[in-house]
This record gives sequence, structure tokens and C-alpha cells, in this order.
Amino acid sequence: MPLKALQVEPMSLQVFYTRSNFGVPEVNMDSWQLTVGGLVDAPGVFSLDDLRELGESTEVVTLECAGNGRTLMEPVPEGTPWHLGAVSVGEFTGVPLSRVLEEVRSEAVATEFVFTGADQGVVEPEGMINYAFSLDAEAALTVGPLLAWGMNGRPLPPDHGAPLRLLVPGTYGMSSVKWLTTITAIDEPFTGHFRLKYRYFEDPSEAEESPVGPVRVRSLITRPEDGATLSEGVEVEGVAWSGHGSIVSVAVQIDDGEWFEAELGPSGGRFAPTPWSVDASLRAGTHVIAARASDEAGQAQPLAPVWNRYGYGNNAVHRIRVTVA
Ligand SMILES: Nc1nc2c(c(=O)[nH]1)N[C@H]1C(S)=C(S)[C@@H](COP(=O)(O)O)O[C@H]1N2
Ligand SMILES: [Mo]
Repeated sequence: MPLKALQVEPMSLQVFYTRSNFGVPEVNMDSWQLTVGGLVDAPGVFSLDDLRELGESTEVVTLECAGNGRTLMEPVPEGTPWHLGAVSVGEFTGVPLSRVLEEVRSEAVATEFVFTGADQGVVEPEGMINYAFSLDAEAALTVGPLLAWGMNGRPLPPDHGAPLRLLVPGTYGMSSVKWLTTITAIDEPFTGHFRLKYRYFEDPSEAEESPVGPVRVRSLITRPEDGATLSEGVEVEGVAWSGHGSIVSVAVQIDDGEWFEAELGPSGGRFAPTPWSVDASLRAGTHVIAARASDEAGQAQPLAPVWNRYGYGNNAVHRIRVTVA
């Protein structure tokens, strides 16, 4: 996703990022169904039409890969070498997950739900597995998670998980399981490959780690482009988002000057980003422009990346370099 395409409105599929650990599986759309079982009172099997009958909700959502910005950490951690293009905004349509869990009467004993996709691949040391991720029961039952069959007003495309995906607004992309086939209610922590891998290993001994979850507050500068040559007066624009609540401010800094407040625009929705802009006047020469967002939970972006083994959650302040001729 080229940064200049990042906006608060739904973005075209041409620029929307994709991330598929095992490639796109072949799914038979005619025989596809969703199986919901495990610790529930009324296990069930649902066709897309069955799900549609349970209700429909449409939300504009910021989807960001936990590895977005990985190559800006030093040393560069292992994993897909994302720069800043692993975030996009889409409009997703589906049934609220909580509505489906109500239908199968998930028991009070269920502490987590495991979501399994149709895609398979070989990982160490398990061997062949399906992509799977879990959500704790509390998160699964809140308003937000959708079982989505639509994207930008059309059926979900194959790359993005057709015919059905989980979409968890405010949580990094790994939770939003594509090509969903099964939901299983369990009463102990899920220890699947990806659930164990998506953790912040910040300590070299790996003794201290915590699960990757809510999206950390972040802002990216969308205009001007990094490396651009400009005239003296320039409008700097960007978008900001957080999985911990709404954006309360974005501050901009030119070179080593004072931070000053950008003007915030209306957000594209409760799970969509907030646009911001500021007029800057720059003297001839080369300048560094930085932007730093804060959210209602009181979090602000760190000035430098916080390294971890797999390069997750890098929400460091975004800086671009521009030249005034
Ligand atoms: N089944 C399945 N779901 C998946 C993945 C996957 O590899 N398989 N990748 C996850 C990751 S890491 C991300 S960032 C998002 C990307 O969603 P997108 O390709 O629609 O942008 O899907 C998530 N869901
Ligand atoms: Mo991801």
C-alpha cells in the first residue's frame, strides 16, 4: 500500500495490503459452511445465507499488520520486510460475532474461541497446520468483531478471505482470520503456532513476553511524500488511529523545533482512522517532518522504535525528509 493512498475512507482493493502466511486456499463456494462447536450448548453449522439471516452490520475499519514498520527497527527483525505499507482502511459487512455466539449458546465456561481458516502450510516444529488464532471470550462478545462476507460493498475477494473472515477492529491483523471454516469454544489458553508466535519478545532471554493484541496508537504522514521537493509553504497531511480509543491529538515537529498541534478532521467511523493536517512554512533546504499521535487512553507514540524479536507493534513517530528548492 503506497502511503499516499492511505485515507480515512475505504480504500480500493488495488492498493489494500494483503498478508497470507500460507497463500490463498481453494475454497468451494457452493459447499462452504461455518462450523461452530466446542463448549457451546447448541453447536451449529451455518451457510452464508443462514448467517445473513442473523443480521447485518457495516463498519469502516483500519486493518494493520502487527509487522507494519518492521524494517524500521534496528537490527531488522526476522519476518516479512514491511516498510509502512501494511495498513489499509476497508468497509466490511457481516454479522456481529456476538450474534452467532448467542445462537449457539456459548457456555459461560468458555474462556476463548479459536478461529480456524481453510489455508494450510508447514511450520516448525508442528508440521502441517491450518492458520488459526484465538480471541478471549470477553473480546469475542464485545461490539466490534464481525464475521464478514462483504468488503467495500462487494463479496469478500479471495485474497481477503472469501467467502467469510473474522474481522476484529482495533486488534492487529493476525486475529482477523481469513477463509474461516470453524469456531471452537474452549476453556483453556489456546496454544496454536501463531498464537504463541505473536508475542512481544523484548527481552533477549525471551523470559519476558506478552501477547500482541490491541493496535498501538499511530500516525502516518501521507502528504507530502518522503523525499519530495516542495515550495516554501506546504500542507502536511496524515491519518492517525489507535486500538485503545479515539485520537485526541496529533503533534507535528519540523526539524528540532517545537511540537505543534495539527488540526483533526472527522473520523471515518468508530473503528476508522482520524485525518489531520497542518500548514507548515519551510525555508530552503532539507527538513525532517515528524508526526506524533495520542489517544484517549493517554498513550502517545514513542519517539523511537521499541525493538522486539519479531518486529511487532512498531508505532514509533513517523518522520519524512523533504527538500525546499
Ligand atoms: N486464514 C488466515 N487468516 C489470516 C492470515 C493468514 O495467513 N491466514 N494472515 C493474518 C494477518 S498476519 C494479517 S495482517 C491479515 C491481513 O489481512 P488482509 O490480507 O485482508 O489485508 O490477515 C490475517 N488473517
Ligand atoms: Mo499480519
